[in-house]
Amino acid sequence: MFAKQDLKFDPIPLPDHIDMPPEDMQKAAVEFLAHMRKRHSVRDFTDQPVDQSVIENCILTAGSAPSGANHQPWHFVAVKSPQIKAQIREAAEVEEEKFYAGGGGDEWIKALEPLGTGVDKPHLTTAPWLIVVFAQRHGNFADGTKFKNYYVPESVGIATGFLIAALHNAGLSCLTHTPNPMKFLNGLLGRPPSEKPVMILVVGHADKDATVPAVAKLKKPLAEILTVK
Ligand code: IYR
Repeated sequence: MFAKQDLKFDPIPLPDHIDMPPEDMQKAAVEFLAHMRKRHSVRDFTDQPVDQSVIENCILTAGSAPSGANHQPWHFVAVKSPQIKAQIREAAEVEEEKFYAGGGGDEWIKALEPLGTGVDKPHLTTAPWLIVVFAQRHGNFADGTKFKNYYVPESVGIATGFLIAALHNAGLSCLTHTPNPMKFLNGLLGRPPSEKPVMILVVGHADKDATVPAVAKLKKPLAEILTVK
């Protein structure tokens, strides 16, 4: 990317300074909340295609996220190939079979009951895109030597949140899918062993008959998630 070892501290004026009057701020906050509340994790997708340029712009939004030391310790693989999607589904279902047969542990499997999840993952082949998120424990200078990344899970989590919001904003649905373990994704997608697959985002259009588990819409009230001192 850039020769990280040569970067110097160079403060520039804040670009895009935003200065909202309080009433605009209030309106913007309320409208964004209403918009984000329309995001639902979807498991029933159509095979309607989605332009690659839409996916690319959503990935650029993810790439704009803050990260430890600005190292941007992420890589995204956007899969549209039906063959690769089928391979991912096959491998994921092998892991899910072990998980739901007891590998996940009684408590975890019980916790998933209200979500109605199971071994079959047809959405992995129906949806037009699978975006696989990888976390990079270290980066490489141009000469191949390594540098350490910082706050990797936090940074990748924030970027993935940006990505989910960007996909929703573009009118797309998605599902965060985490087969366990996920290391098979490195081999299938040709990513180095130093990268950790974090999740698969299944992306596309929700089927007109799509359902969501009722419990998924129970959100904690403000008093439970916010303390003001
Ligand atoms: N990976 C499994 C199990 C699963 C785990 C969690 I945590 C979920 O929120 C949902 C499912 C599956 O995808 O079925």
